[in-house]
Amino acid sequence: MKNTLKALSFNILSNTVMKDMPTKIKKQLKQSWLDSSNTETSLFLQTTRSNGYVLPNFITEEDLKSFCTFKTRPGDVFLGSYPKSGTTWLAEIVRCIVKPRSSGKENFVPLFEVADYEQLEALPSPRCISTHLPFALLPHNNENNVKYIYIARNPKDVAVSAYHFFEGIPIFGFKRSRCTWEEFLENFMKGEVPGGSYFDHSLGWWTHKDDDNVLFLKYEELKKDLQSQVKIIAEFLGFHFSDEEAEYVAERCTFQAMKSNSNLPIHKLTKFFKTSHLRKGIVGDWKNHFSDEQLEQFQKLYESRLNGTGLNFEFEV
Ligand code: PPS
Repeated sequence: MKNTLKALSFNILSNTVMKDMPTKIKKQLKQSWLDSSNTETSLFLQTTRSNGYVLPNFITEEDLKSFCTFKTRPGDVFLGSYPKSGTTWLAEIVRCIVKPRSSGKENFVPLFEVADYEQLEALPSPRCISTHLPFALLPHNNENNVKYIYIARNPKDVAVSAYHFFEGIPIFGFKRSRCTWEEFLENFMKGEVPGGSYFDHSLGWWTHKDDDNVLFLKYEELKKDLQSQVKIIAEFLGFHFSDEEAEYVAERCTFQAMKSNSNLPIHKLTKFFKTSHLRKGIVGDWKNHFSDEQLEQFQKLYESRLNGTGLNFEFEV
């Protein structure tokens, strides 16, 4: 496709299915879209590095400074996660808990690292801000009055989910024809993927798991007993939930319920990304992807990074 035609078709997409997407992401997507016939396109376009963390290419040095100096407010809640660990799920649960008990005005931020700070300033409290940033790169002013909820997921399923997700996103320059599962897994194990090292990320948050204002959750626990986890989340946010209230939220946040809820903002992105934020929603899809050799290598890495830290995961429930 000629570049003018490509630019034209991008503008059409930009004004339709991508209407609600942050400007920064749109710019990056446009560049990748225009470059997409370039056979030199790498698996992931260049990444930014900070404090040893690998970050996606749309984060600049300037952004990193503004993340740290961003003025938090008492009541703000950060919803942290390594990509593909259940971010969308956690945000929906928190939304179902908080929304009926707040002003009703929009106070959710889909992704802190691409947010428009003026819009963020204008949001009413309590702001609920999703982020994939490592704990260390988040703003830590007003520390005692800000809450952080982190959701972690077993790394084998994270790698599989990420593989399927990134293949549909031109922003990462990832094309199925140029990247096999083997290659992706290799990059994931090296931490050379948009979320950086899974282990650095989760351990960075895990270190703070006992802080009073941090709640560390696991995807597999939510799969096993969503209602109990809803109660824990509600309690952490300052709401005492009855069994009935927790059941009500849990029913709205099952995989099936979320998949068929066309009002969820995340569904708007599916058309463009050609990939869904709600793909399978199970524990154990890794069994359909890992070879015996890959499992062995992965296990070694898992043990070398997590043994002795207290952090561990269930791989089937
Ligand atoms: S992202 O792009 O980083 O924000 O993705 P994220 O939302 O973190 O993770 C997507 C995976 O979470 C699964 N998911 C769920 N699983 C169970 N129940 C519910 N309600 C739910 N909502 C999202 C989603 O299906 C993705 O996992 P995979 O394994 O790809 O299906």
